[in-house]
Amino acid sequence: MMKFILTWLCLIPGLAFADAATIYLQHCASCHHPERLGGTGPALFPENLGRLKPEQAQVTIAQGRPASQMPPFQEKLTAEEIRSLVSYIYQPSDKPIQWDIDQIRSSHQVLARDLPAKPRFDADPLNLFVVVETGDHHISLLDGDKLEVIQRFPTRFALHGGPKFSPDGRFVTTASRDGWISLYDLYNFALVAEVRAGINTRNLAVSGDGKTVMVANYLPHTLVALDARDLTPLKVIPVSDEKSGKSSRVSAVYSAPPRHTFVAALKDLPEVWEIPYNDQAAPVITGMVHDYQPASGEALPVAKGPFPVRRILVEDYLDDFFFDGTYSYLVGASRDGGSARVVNLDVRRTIGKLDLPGMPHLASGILWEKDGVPILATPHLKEAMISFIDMKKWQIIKRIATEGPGFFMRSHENTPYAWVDTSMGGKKDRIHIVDKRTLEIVKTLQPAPGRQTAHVEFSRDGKYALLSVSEMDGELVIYDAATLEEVKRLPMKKPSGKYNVFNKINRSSGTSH
Ligand code: DHE
Repeated sequence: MMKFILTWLCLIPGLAFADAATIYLQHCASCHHPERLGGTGPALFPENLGRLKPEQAQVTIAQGRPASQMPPFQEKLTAEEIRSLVSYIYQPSDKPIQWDIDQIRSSHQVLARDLPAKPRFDADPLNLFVVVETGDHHISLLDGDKLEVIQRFPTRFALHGGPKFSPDGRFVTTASRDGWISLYDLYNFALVAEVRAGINTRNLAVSGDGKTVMVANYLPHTLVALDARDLTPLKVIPVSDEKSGKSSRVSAVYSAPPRHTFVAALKDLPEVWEIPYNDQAAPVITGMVHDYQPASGEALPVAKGPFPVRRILVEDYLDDFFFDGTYSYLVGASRDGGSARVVNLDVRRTIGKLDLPGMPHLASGILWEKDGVPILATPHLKEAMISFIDMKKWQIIKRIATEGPGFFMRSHENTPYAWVDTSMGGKKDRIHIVDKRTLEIVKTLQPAPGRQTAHVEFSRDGKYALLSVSEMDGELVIYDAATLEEVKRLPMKKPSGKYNVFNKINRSSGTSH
């Protein structure tokens, strides 16, 4: 990708970066920040623009972005000036990017307090779906029984990853790729608080006790703890190794409620971090080392201060992982490698290796039990197949070919079927239905021929399966999960993920947490 960008940049004659910097300050800085850190508009660094090709950026500057505050500049700037601006924003920053606790605090805003604790709608509040529409940066709230949108509101630019719910399902917290964390009260359709926790953010997790939000950042190299009630910043945790001080991007952070901890995957260090989220949790961590006998004289870790870091040293860079149902194990896949490691979080060691080529997407796998054996199943981002793993023996028990590499596999406790997309290949419009009892594909759906189709989520009772046709004039297609017949279509603007409150807060084994 970088090679492609540099080649493209070399084609630009004329304007030097100094001129582009002047144009940037004149036309862009008021929204995107004089140092490109972002403001009302997103941050403009190569790391934040990874999913936008330079040609697309050129069109955006020239024509503006519909349904946003980005105006068109084609009347004010020449085509050459626009190309020069694009090359400028794809240059890495010439100084380290800072976003410290004071900057985070100054971005923090509480917008609503003491709202009524009663839903303003008749729908079952636990059977709501939060649907993220990335086409025009909105969230639609869907009644999971009537299958109707009951509210739609704007979000920050480019939400990504799963929004996370409070344990009672009333509040939901979202993260944008630009580091904006937003807290919504679903009962009142209200934005409660916002804070910018990073410049380039990966995801967030909410602690099992609902008290803390932890944010994982690529830029800067930090984890940021926030008070879940109103997003007040609590602590910035710099991410680096103990000996050399080498810092690392954080690929993702997850909550492990039975352990009372957050677990973070690091992109640039061969370590997994486990962080207890309250003072009471700290002794629990040491006490959980049930199958670990320390060598004589070796001290068990003692947690000190808020959010102490417990390092688990691993042999590889595990920037991608799933937990087993007990949260004692994680399976981590290295993005560069063709294999995955099984890490026992209690003994803090790698205990196995699995042949898992073509890296699964974070949050893509699901769990269920077949003939008494706990199964983990996952599609692969770069290979047209699904792997089924026996989590007792930590062995691959079966692989099946699909019509293309896929992003997400999803199911529900009340259905014998698992649904998996093939959206990463040429046939991006297929959904395979896999029978969890036989581990075979029993049907292939094609809800919108030729159009990108992915990400299934079930209603609270498992009766309906909702999938996204994730194009600008896209739609949600809703199926009867038992008969596999289509029930309804709802138009949406590039719907990405959808999240059912009940399934998420009860950590259904058929979805991500
Ligand atoms: Fe995702 C979840 C990382 C590309 C849609 N994706 C996640 C999570 C991570 C992640 C860390 C877990 C967050 C969580 O829920 O807490 N995603 C990455 C990547 O590294 C990758 C491959 C490249 C990147 O650009 O970051 C990537 N992801 C994509 C897409 O291209 C998708 C399809 C469209 C988009 O919106 O960018 C996409 N990712 C999603 C969705 C989830 C997700 C819908 C939440 C799934 C869920 O059910 O929880």
